[in-house]
Amino acid sequence: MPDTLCVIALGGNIGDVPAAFRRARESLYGAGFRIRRFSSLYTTEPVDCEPGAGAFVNAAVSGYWNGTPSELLALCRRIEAENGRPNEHPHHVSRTLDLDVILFGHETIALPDLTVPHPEAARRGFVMDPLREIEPELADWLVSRANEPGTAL
Ligand code: PH2
Ligand code: MG
Ligand code: MG
Repeated sequence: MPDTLCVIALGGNIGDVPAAFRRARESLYGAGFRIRRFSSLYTTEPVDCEPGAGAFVNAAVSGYWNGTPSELLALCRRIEAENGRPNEHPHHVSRTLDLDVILFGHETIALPDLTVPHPEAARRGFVMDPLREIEPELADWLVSRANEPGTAL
């Protein structure tokens, strides 16, 4: 597998989220995700979460990965688990750490447990603002792709 420029969105709204992001960054790097840029941290209002959910911290990281998309997904899941996230996690509830593979180069991936580009990314400010900060060209590509007729984004 050649190196692919990937983007992972980070989020969390339980506990010391900046500390979880720092650990995630170390773990990604340690597993061979060669970090290119890491965005600043954004405090964001919860979107579609349970009533009373606290504010989120969001960020994005880009880097080069020379494994498969499934391997990158497995790495993200492992890091989430190491940071206190239960294995079975209901959709859209508060969490200590969420790592979502947003982009895998310009590839379209439709696996049972991984859809890339992330289907909701283009319409979520908490994903697009950090993405635009670090990789503006990929942000433009994602938006134009989402606006193409026939895409499910
Ligand atoms: N993640 C969600 C649902 N809602 N809201 C914000 N502000 N930030 C998130 O990362 C987020 C969310 C599901 O992963
Ligand atoms: Mg998410
Ligand atoms: Mg997720």
